[in-house]
Amino acid sequence: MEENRRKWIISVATIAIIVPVSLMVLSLNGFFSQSPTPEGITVETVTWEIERPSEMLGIHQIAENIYTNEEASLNLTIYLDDYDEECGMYGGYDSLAMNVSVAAEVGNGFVKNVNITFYNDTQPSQVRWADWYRLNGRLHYTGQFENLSVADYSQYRESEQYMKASTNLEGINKPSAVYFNTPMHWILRTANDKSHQITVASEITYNNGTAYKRVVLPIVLRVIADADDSFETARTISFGNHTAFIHWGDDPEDYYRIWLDQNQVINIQLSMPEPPSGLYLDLYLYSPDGSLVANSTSRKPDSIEQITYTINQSGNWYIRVLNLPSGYNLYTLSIGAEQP
Ligand SMILES: [Ca+2]
Ligand SMILES: [Ca+2]
Repeated sequence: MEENRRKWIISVATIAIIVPVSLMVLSLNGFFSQSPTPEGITVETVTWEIERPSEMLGIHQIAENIYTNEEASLNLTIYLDDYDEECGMYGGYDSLAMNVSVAAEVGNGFVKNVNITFYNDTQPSQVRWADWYRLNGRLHYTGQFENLSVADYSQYRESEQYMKASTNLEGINKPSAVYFNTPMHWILRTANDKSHQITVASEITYNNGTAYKRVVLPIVLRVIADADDSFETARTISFGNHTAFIHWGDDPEDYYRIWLDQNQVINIQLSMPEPPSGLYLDLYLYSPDGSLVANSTSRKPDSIEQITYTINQSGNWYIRVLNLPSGYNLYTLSIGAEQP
């Protein structure tokens, strides 16, 4: 009898331990979760890049990542405003000024929140929310906020931080549309010959009327060191548009290497942004053995240079951009090809 009683006590004690532990494990695994993790979608990354300038100048370009489905329209837009060489505000480091904006609209539901993060530069850099500060315990922000309030934000003084800056914005009164736009500074704490790359991601959580969804829109911003001044150190590129910098003193020529296939008819165009800067840029094409095969060197300032050429052997061809002593500017090299 005594033995049975002991067994009974041990059994109860065992159940008393096993049941709560099981429940805890199940709940840790999300088994009883009241609000399941929203369906997550990460949109393909958009990359924007520019060659690192050695002077202060306007950039005025847009990088944009858009996601639209039948229930929502979302976008992250970065307006690259200008490049501030040796910026006095940031201890003489270069700074890239930009405006970051997020727009989200849900047809039949609401936007819950928007999180924006800047992360992953392998070189020392900082990201600052321009003119966001705390005064007497209150937060002050510059920017446009439509149906959004700032729940939190962070930015790091330590240049080595993996995460550079972030903010959490909450939808006000279950809004069907939100908009956010604020100026930011990306401070490059390196010498001019270093390349930087940072990821900007907006994570938008919305409710479509029945369930929550979370969409991540990433944009990678790259600032690349000068495309050097020789065949040996030429930067490898592919088709598309490439924005670069040229300077009569520091950086008078740029070399590019590109793989081209036999019988491709390629079109190379060299242009400069408005307003006119009075530069004379020349464009040259070299075959894989380094022989000059085509050029465009009009003697009019600010002219568009263009080469169309039928490739007679597959290999690494070379493109050279040359600036006669005439100032500095950004330029865009556009390369396209058609098969015969
Ligand atoms: Ca250059
Ligand atoms: Ca160069």
